[in-house]
Amino acid sequence: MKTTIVILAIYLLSSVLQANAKDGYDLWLKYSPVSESLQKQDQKKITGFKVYGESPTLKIAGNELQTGLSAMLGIPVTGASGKIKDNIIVAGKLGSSAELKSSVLSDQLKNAGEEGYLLKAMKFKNKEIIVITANTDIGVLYGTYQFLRLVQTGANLDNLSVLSSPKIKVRILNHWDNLNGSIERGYAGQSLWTWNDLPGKVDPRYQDYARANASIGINSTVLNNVNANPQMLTPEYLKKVAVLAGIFKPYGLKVYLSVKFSSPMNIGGLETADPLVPAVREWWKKKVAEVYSIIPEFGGFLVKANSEGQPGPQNYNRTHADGANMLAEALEPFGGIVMWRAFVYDNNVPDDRAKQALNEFKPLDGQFRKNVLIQVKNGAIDFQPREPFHPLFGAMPKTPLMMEFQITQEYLGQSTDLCYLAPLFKECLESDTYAKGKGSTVMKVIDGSLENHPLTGMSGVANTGSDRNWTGHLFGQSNWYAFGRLAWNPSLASGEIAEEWIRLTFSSDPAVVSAIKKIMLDSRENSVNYMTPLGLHHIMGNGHHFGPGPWVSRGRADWTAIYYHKADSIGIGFERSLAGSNATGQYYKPVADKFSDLRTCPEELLLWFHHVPWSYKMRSGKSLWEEINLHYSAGVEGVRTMVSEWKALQGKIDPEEFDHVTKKLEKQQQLATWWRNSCISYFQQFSKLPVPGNLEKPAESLDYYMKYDFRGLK
Ligand code: GCW
Repeated sequence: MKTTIVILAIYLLSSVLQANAKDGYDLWLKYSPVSESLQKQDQKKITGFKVYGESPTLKIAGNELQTGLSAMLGIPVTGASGKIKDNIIVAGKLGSSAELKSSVLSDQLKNAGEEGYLLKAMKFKNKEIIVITANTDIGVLYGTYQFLRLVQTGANLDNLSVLSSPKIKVRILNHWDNLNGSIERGYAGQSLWTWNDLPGKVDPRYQDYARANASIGINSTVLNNVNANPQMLTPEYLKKVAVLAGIFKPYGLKVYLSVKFSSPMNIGGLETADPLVPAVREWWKKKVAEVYSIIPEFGGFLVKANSEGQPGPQNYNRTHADGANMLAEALEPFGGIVMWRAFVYDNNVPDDRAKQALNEFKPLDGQFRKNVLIQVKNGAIDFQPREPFHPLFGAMPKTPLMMEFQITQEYLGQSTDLCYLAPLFKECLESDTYAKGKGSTVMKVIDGSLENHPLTGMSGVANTGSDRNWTGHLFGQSNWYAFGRLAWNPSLASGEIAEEWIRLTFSSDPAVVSAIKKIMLDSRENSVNYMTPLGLHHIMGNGHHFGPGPWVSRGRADWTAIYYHKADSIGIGFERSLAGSNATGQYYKPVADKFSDLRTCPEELLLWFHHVPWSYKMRSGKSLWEEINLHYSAGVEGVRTMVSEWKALQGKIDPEEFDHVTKKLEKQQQLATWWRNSCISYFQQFSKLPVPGNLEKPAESLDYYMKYDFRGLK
């Protein structure tokens, strides 16, 4: 008895401490006490819990219920034993106890698959209980996290009935982490994986990482950069990977690796990596068998080939299909998959970079083995603040295509800017490709429903690092969160996800929720406005991609800004209609027609598809030059509003979190102003027109901005 009390006391104290630590480490899993009135209400509904089953996954579920419910309800909520009582949570696999055996439950779970779950308030032997059940242990854990989320967000638990299963099979983070601890496009410190310490020394953070992912349904992770180091496949590193895989396993998180196509040469001593040479194929088969002997739960490979200097099958005059199929064949006996990226760059500068992926991949439709997914970025250029959806979506009906989003904000202010990305993700997912007529959305391509593909995936380039708060900017956490929630269910609305995240992260005070939600929902359009309005793209700082760089003109043409905006005395924009590169011709009708006609092209994508005269009359009746100015100014104004809305929250949220975000927002305001000033001064050289009306004029000369190193603002 005494020990139970001591354990309870320690555990309550630790949950209180945990709830008080506001350095961001706890992410959306703070389990803060809910309001007193809610506590009273929920304390009646939840008096204890029973978890049936002993697996490590179910133990985690039990621990989460105990920690989470006790902390949120402010009383010890513990595992119950003995006879069933009223108001108990019963968790476990379908059929694992009398409470979990009814046909009502099994009927509902029939189509819930291996990861879905059911939360249900029901009667058992005349007692009111809530069950958390699923076909598998991991389903029970996902259900547990959802249940805790409902308690934290103040849901009414009477008549609870939630049946949910993921729409996408492989919900995967892509870490661009290098073996030396650096992260390509990482803005939150060093890699989480301390390779030098592994396999002997294990950072407790690995487990917290897996837990965070499981809590939002992410079930897969690629540990290393797509610009892959071949050392990753050596036994030395595979043993390190095995340790991580073991820690992740009870959380349902599978490990994958990026591989370098030339590995048979780099670490195998072969003279070629030609995918049609038997010795090369044999090498991969043996390597894969070795990988699985060391990491039985291994998921598969991610490959960047023939892109940005990476080797690939084209080095041997073979196709992407030849390359992907060789790996797929080796992985197939073990149930592994290949994610082959469509982000390809030719060694020669093309007339239009946007067209290359489709040109290379569409002719290969139908040639890939069943366990290959083609991984396509949301847009055809590169994670810009706004891009039209990638024309490959819908263009390869016989091949499963998976989405690649970027969670790390390479082109969106990195960890300086608050930019909530769910609206960007949703914009792409909801775009209609018209591949099979109206309603053929990107979402339906990705979730496999358009062409009945069983293998589906959504990847997000991770924004995590060794920073205490994981993502650098506290609001970066919302993007990791939104990615996970959308990969589970792409139909969720941006606002819905934002609201949930705010309640889990900050508070459920309605004033706080609505103010932060507004900031988040406005943030992406503000970024577009002060960076790349009206379809402008790729005009960021050279190489590092931080801050404005419309003047970038040196180096490989399709890495410069002038290649993309093409500003001249007549106008600005990239002509991609038939009169130009005809990239619009890569879309299905009527999308192609809509984009290619200046009169029907959505104005938010105007300069993506057209070179438009400065004096062109926009739908507002104003000239293009005026609209460009107005958009840049609206972006800056929008950030000012975000800053003042945020500052009004002082005293209503934790001071440490408040200060952290305030400092970041003040920098963002400066950065936004510099973006506007730089771009307006630069484009003005060509338009030769004044800044219209009362709009704020650039404070300095163009020369000043061109020499300025904006990275000082980070
Ligand atoms: O977005 C660009 C980045 C590169 C990245 C590449 C890719 C990993 O600037 O850093 O390389 O795309 O997606 O392969």
